[in-house]
Amino acid sequence: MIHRIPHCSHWGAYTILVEDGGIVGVEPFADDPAPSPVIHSIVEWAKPDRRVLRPMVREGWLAKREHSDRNGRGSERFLSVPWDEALDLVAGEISRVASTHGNEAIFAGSYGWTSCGRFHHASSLLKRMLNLVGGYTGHVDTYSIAAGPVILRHVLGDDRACGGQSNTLDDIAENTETLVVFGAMSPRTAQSEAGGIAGHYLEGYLRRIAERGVRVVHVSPLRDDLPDWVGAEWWPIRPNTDTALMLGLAGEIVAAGRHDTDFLARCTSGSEEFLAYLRGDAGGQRKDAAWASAITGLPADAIRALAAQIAGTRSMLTVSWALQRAHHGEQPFWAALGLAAVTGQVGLPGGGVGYGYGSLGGVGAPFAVGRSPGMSQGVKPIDSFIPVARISDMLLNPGAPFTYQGEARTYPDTRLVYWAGGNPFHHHQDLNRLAEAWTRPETIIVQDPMWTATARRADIVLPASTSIERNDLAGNKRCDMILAMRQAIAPLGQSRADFDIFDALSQRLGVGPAFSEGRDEMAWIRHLYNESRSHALGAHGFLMPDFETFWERGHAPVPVQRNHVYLARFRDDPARHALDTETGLIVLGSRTLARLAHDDCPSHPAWMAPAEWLGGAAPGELHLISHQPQGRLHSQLETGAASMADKRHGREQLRLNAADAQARGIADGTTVRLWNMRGACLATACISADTAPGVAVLPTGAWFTPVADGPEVSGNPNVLTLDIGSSAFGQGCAAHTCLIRVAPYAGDNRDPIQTYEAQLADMLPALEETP
Ligand SMILES: Nc1nc2c(c(=O)[nH]1)N[C@H]1C(S)=C(S)[C@@H](COP(=O)(O)OP(=O)(O)OC[C@H]3O[C@@H](n4cnc5c(=O)[nH]c(N)nc54)[C@H](O)[C@@H]3O)O[C@H]1N2
Ligand SMILES: Nc1nc2c(c(=O)[nH]1)N[C@H]1C(S)=C(S)[C@@H](COP(=O)(O)OP(=O)(O)OC[C@H]3O[C@@H](n4cnc5c(=O)[nH]c(N)nc54)[C@H](O)[C@@H]3O)O[C@H]1N2
Ligand SMILES: [Mo]
Repeated sequence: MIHRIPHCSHWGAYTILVEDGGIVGVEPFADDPAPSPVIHSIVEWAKPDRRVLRPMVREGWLAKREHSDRNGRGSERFLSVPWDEALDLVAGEISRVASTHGNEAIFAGSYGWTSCGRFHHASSLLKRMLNLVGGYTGHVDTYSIAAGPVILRHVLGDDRACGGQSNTLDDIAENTETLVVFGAMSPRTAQSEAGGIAGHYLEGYLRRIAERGVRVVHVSPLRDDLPDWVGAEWWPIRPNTDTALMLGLAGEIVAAGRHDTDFLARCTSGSEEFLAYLRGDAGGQRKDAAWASAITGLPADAIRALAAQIAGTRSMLTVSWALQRAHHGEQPFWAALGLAAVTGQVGLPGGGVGYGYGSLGGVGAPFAVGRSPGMSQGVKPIDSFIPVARISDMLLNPGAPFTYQGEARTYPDTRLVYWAGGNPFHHHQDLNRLAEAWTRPETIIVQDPMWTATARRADIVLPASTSIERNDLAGNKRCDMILAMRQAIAPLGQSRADFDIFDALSQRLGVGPAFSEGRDEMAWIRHLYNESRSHALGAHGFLMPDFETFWERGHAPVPVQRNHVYLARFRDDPARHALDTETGLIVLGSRTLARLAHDDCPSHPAWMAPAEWLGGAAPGELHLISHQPQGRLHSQLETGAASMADKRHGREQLRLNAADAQARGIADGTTVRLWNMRGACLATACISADTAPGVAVLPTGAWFTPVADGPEVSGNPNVLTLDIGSSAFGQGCAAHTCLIRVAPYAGDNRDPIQTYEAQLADMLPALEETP
């Protein structure tokens, strides 16, 4: 007898087919027009190979606790301990550190994608628990977007335009005449959505755009960032120079007198300063097509012609999140707004600017207007945080000053790190620097189903179950449904659901009743669903099915907003619908930034050369783009079929074009070494006509596998990337600013996955040695 179990992950909804307690198949959700192949990889979760099966403690830490030799992290053996002992140790460390050093010494930012379940959401539950016992140091913004939302909050008053609430794609598909895509609009990234996704709609909108014959200009170092059937013109720009192109286009429009002076006067502030910069007043350089051409490597006449077309037709600019994951990443977001404002098309159907379309599957789709289900984290009693990507800086420099959004703060002295549902040894830049920083805290706790590179480097590892081993529900503000995530199989080994782990810890910390509010798993799921259901009815008159019907069916629709035109009301009456900015208007020249005088985030959108880019490269250097992987979500399900399909000879593929390969004596399919002053790794070369000259592309997510005697073997780009903030204002991750060298590699060709698993086996006790 086959049981059909509805479930959902960040990459989509599906039905798990279960027979005799085991998974025998996975079927896509029937209403999903473009399901992700990653749904089939979930069978990996049910295999014990990389699963943490029992609570584990590093041998040296168990003996000496906070006085252990922390260099043992990542290589020293683990010992298995019973759950009760592991929970006592964790609760004991939280109490010890809080009472000895204060709660800010506990770092529980715990960034990461964990499961899409809104109830067992590991980092939310960690924060909910710690808020009941005095708080923790957290993080602000995300690796996905930090520089971008920081600048948008300042110049637009909020960051909705990069969270999926600029013009929706249904509006763009019907009304836009000229679409300029900076970065990607890719089904690759649109597979995923934080918190789950019912239907993947991006391709449908792109087909409509192609059908209508919209002129699409695709500005990106990678041609297949947009499907070829869209029929776009590919503009292979030098990475990290889009700001110069945007300013050159705006400068041409202004020089031709085609800028919308009425819109600039009514709806923006500081435009005089911005226009003076474009014109090159006061001895500056004039920002025009020739100037932009020299920086971007794109032809000046094409830039000039595009400027005329943008001004003369209904034009929409889209900017991927990737562009702000770079040094000065605030600028492409602000400059695109400046260009859109110069055309005067912000607030019109099919016009203006929006960010992150397709970066996640729900960005640009009709968005939910109701209340998404989610666990409350309670109130954080202390005001201690870092910008999300400043983790190594914090660990290496306790007490050092930093700035963020105009504020001056200092890094706390971190003694305890608790990470649940994230993988910093996947996601952070310059992993060799992180490895050094990771030796600083006294105790590191990791709660994850898998023996990730981060779990291996912990002192205490708590085995969480995966979502298919428990009940949960999915849904978020960019999804048109709430989805049931029913339990399909029994928990592997001794793994436990995240809520049960935090519930047991909360009891030990004396806050059990406040943490659980007396509800168990199913009571919580029902409660969270009913909160969304009552809100939909009360606020929108929208009737969702009752809980039993939802749970049985596996999905329930939520109210959504379609055909949204961003800032339409503001455009009509800026005084009445003032923005939450320093002037109530779109800020093109900022008094606040002028006062702050950051040299890396000036008072108007500006081109500044990044720390590493092709314009400043030594001969032989290539610009590394470490974008999101096609066949998995970050480091999750690395050994699943969809992920393995993109590896060659067991290794991640580095794409580069034929001329760059030839110049280095690199043949397709051979092993190459990538290196710079920060580190080195291996990859399999893939010669691709889709890659711009001077650019190399290596996806993220291979499991970090350093070896003593050579380069990292799996092809993890974060051994190469640059760990600096985007600017003193935004402090975002700058992963896409990175120069490397590449050469054929003749050394030891060991298999990365076997190497990882052999290293891990050396650290774990044999099963018979454990209680
Ligand atoms: N070079 C470079 N680096 C990047 C980027 C880039 O563009 N270039 N992109 C960045 C971006 S945008 C992001 S969002 C980050 C992503 O970085 P992460 O979110 O840290 O990456 P994931 O691999 O998704 O890590 C999620 C972890 O949660 C665990 N997990 C899954 N389910 C559960 C569960 O139910 N319970 C618990 N406790 N754990 C669970 C998984 O096993 C995994 O270890 O990477 C960033 N890093
Ligand atoms: N399959 C899959 N989908 C995912 C994820 C995943 O891990 N796997 N991760 C999800 C997450 S957490 C996030 S935040 C989003 C990220 O969404 P994005 O940031 O949009 O995705 P990326 O793949 O990092 O980058 C998109 C493209 O931007 C281009 N690009 C990079 N730098 C520049 C530049 O300077 N100029 C221009 N013009 N283009 C540039 C690159 O060619 C790259 O392919 O993806 C999400 N979707
Ligand atoms: Mo992300």
